Amino acid sequence: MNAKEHLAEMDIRSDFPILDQTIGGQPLVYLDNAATTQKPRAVIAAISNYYLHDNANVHRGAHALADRATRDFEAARESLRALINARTSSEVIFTRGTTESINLVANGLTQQFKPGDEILITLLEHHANIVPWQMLAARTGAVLKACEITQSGDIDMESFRACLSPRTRLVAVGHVSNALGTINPIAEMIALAHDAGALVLIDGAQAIAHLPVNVQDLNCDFYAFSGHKMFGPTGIGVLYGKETLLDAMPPWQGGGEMIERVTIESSTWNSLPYKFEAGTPNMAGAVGLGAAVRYIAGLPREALLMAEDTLVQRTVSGLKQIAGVRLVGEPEHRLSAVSFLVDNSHPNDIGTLLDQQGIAVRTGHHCTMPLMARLGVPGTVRASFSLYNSQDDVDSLLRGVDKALTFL
Ligand code: C6P
Repeated sequence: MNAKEHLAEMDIRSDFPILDQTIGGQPLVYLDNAATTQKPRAVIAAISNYYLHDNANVHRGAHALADRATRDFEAARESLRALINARTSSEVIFTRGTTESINLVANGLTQQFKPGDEILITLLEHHANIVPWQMLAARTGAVLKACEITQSGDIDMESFRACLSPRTRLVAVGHVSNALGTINPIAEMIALAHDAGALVLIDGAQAIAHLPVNVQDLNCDFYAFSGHKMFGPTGIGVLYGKETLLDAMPPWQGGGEMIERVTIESSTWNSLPYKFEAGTPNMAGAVGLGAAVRYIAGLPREALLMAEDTLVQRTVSGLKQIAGVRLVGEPEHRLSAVSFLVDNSHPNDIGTLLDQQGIAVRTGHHCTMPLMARLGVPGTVRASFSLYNSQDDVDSLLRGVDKALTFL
């Protein structure tokens, strides 16, 4: 059986119990996956099993439950290491999510920045990949620059090249845009940034559930992502960093676990990854995320990516055929998200009209205000897909938009 046939045989949707419900009498059509994905039974069961049988604080206790909890916690770290092909699990730091991962790096690099150093981002970035760099710039006198994008929503690579200089110390760029779905040419951008002598952080929040990620092949210095966008629980995420770079960064939060030795006068730090994991970690979250990684690993990912692409293309061409609908952004390479506007209506009104038909989308600026300003729109309606969505979902959305138009 090839991967496509394998996929046709699988009933992935039934792995996600939440999808089996009606909203106002209509079957739920969940198209808000860029905000958060739903959770398969395997993840829900792993979290519940952890609390039913294994719960204890990790790395501390001298008893059976503590041993089991620690084993499960570290096994999850190892699964994540394998997922992104990090060299060692010391390079996999548990955080609360993408936002915390990026803040960790921005704080950890503070001492390495001086006035006039430059941080380069793009106009496509989520606020989580803008604001921490503004704060780093304010602390150090560094300058934050954003390279241009094209009207279609792709990074303008000429502008990116022109923005790089010997002053660029760090490039921070999203792997996939949450607002437009643009897949950025990060391998090329990482190579160009390294040629200029800069470090590179990739915001992988929107990529990790869809694309294979190999941090060693990419040669990125940092890669950040959230568990809840890849079928895992909220409140857990990962910062990958190259060991030498993480070693050179001081811890950003102090407390238990991150220390080696404490006196009243001073402390020394634990080894990686614990140096960056102060306090009791989100153990159930890590266990749930480990289960999510195992769930993904059991799926034919390439076939799923192709199936999702078909849904995205069907949505794009369907929306184009509806008079009064305008697509926002038509990137050359796109994943999962489609943004659009309907007539002169506010995106929130369209979101409400779709919700009345059981269709869940996100509306607004999607935490990308500079991008919205650059595109000259107040916000968009965004449909975003995942592996459990079907052509029926696309058809419901298209019918829903058609119907919404009749109310305007
Ligand atoms: N985007 C969306 O609806 P957290 O909140 O830390 O898990 O992820 C932040 C984040 C960072 N980068 C990108 C590219 C993102 O898409 C997100 C989260 C959600 O688009 C919620 S705003």
